[in-house]
Amino acid sequence: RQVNLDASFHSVSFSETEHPRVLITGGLGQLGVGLAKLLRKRFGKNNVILSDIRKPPDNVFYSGPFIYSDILDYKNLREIVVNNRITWLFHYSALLSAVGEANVPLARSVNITGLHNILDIAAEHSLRLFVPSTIGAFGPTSPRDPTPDLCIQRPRTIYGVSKVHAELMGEYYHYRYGLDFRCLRYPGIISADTQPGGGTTDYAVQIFHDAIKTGKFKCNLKPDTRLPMMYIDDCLRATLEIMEAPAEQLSMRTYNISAMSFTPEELTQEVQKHIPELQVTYNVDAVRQAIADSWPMIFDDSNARQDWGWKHDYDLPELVNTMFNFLGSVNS
Ligand code: AKB
Repeated sequence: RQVNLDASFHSVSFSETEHPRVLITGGLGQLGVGLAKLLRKRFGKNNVILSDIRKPPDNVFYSGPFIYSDILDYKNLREIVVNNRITWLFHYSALLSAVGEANVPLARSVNITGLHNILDIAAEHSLRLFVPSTIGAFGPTSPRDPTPDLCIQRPRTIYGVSKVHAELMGEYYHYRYGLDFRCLRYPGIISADTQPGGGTTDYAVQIFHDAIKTGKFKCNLKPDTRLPMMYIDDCLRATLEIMEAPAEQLSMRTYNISAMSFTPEELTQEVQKHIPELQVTYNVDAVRQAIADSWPMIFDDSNARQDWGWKHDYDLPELVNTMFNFLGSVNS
């Protein structure tokens, strides 16, 4: 066997051997662009590819590699993974809880058929795979205060059913084929520069924009609806941390993560510390309210804290300060 040591020495750079080559699907949703930014800082700009079926805005297109990828097209997905020598895959494509109920066939296809493609690609190419799950993977028969990692999961939304399916399939592929599957159940995520797309927890982002723009906010959940929430920076850091955690630290493959829980009333009070004239009225959306009433109120993330050292940075006051600092600087 002839080996050209010089050639291989020069062609395999330090960063290529040390850093993962990352693909993010559904990259133009609430979390993908922020995740790409965080991962590019750590692994290098060109080692992180953002993908979606939509056309990216210019600032996203020019900030690093972007590629068209349709998770329902297995061949397209395989081509991207092979051509770019992908080693880590973050799978963010999904329809959220409220839009899922409005279009069940599409949610089933994207959230379930799409996931099957992702699992097969990941197993076939020995990828490390991250799939986000959610508080929505629990339902009315789950304990709600607190909700532990392992308990009854009988969600009543297609979104929740598809996420329980993803948790179980990912874990099955892990034990059956050795797939390095890692999964976090996210609470509602609050971000300033990106919008959530059709979830039940969206009100907690919208209130900031409406408070600044009009001083009025119409909330589609009842004032005392308590749900677990998290600031986006904590969520993205948790995601990177579980992906980097040594496998022997993971006593399971799907973890709850949590930071705070609040109601619309409590969030309003905190927002009014910045905008005292804010007026909030309640116009309850029956579908969203029924979903929220079946979800955890307090999320028990003690296993994540114990196994791989999860710790949140942002509580409610810190979250609200940060949102206003960001939105204030954009709007001034
Ligand atoms: C939704 O409300 O659907 C999402 C979630 C909590 O998974 N934000």
